[in-house]
Amino acid sequence: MSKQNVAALDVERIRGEYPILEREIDGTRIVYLDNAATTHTPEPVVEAMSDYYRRYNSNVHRGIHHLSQEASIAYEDAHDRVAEFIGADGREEVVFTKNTTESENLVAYAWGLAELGPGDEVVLTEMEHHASLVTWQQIAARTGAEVKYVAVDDDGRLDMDHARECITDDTAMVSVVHVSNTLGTVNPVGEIADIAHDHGAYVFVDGAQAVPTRPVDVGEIDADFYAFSGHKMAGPTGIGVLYGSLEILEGMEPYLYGGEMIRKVTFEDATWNELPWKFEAGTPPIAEAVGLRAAVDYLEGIGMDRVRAHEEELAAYAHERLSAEPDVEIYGPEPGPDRGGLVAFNLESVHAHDLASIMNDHAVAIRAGDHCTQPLHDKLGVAASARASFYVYNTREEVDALLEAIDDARQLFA
Ligand code: 7TS
Repeated sequence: MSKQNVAALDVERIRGEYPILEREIDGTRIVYLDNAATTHTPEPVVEAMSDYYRRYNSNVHRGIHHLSQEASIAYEDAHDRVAEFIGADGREEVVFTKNTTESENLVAYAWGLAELGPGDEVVLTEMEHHASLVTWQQIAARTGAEVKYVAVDDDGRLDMDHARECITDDTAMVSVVHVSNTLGTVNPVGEIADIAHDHGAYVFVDGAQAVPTRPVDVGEIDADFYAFSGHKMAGPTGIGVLYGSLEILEGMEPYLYGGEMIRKVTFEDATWNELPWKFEAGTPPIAEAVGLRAAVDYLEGIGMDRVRAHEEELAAYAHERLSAEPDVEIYGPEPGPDRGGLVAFNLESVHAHDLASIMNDHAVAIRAGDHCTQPLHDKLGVAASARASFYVYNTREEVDALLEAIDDARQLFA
């Protein structure tokens, strides 16, 4: 549980802002517990995007006409708002990408290809999402750098002694997930950043599951890079964020070339636009930026401390109920401040996919599979797991519905 004494959310009022939650499948109201994959979009966000298309749709930074100016201001303001939300120093440090995956690739290609070489080490953890794991693996292979993995212990936490062994003066980059999308572990990313910096390495934090669910301050963490996606935080698909510290971004070459990211082009060469536009080639996700800004306003309106407390409360309740089932195996740490709002588990003798399918018959949406953490699942000794993940609109009754569906699955497969 969160230590702060925060007022509970008015979940009924919040639910009223999500028409999708009223949908019924074969007469049963849907129970949406797949929020780690993507969250739903509240009316104020949908409204902000509709308003953009209805009133000031235009391309940015290239028109002197009125609509283009309005769109450009809204697009730039969205960077300012996101910068403020995560404690960045300004819009120069906030690059809009397509998603967390693209933010990882941007740094791996633009920084990694240029800076890594034989003798360098990239340190990941065994709980990285493929977005980070596969990307750094491939860039390391292309540059001759070596990849090391910080071990996950039996409780589902990072082995910090091993982290201190893995991170050495040969380490160039440490890429660590803030909140694991499989174990729910909230990693000590500030401590890891300190270790990395002591050895002169950079740290990239994958915040895809963290920014949506808790207050995040990139300055406090002292992250060099920090990434997250709009669609997991009540915002639209098609937009992600890469935070990078100004000094490092200034020293990096662009990742994608084209319009928007240039200052001066001749037949021979080109120079680059100022930050963050240097990393935003082509027509950017304008409506999505407007939507992301609205999502930030929306979440801050609720209060990130309260979002976190609600998540922790539901995850702890789900954990408690699932733990009471003798044939359920739960992955990740016990409930507490280093456990986020999701629970991955397996029901003995029922494959996770079958379980998800029976859940679906109950109109309960969960995710089954490897959650893009195949090596971690190998380590856990399972091919797949079922995962329930929560957001601001979920209730304890929905956790009860999950448990009822598990009862049903058990009977069907007994
Ligand atoms: N990192 C983490 C920790 C994630 O959970 C995800 C998405 C990503 C990166 C990639 O985000 P994207 O927006 O670029 O796709 N995780 C999941 C999930 O757990 N189920 O579906 C997507």
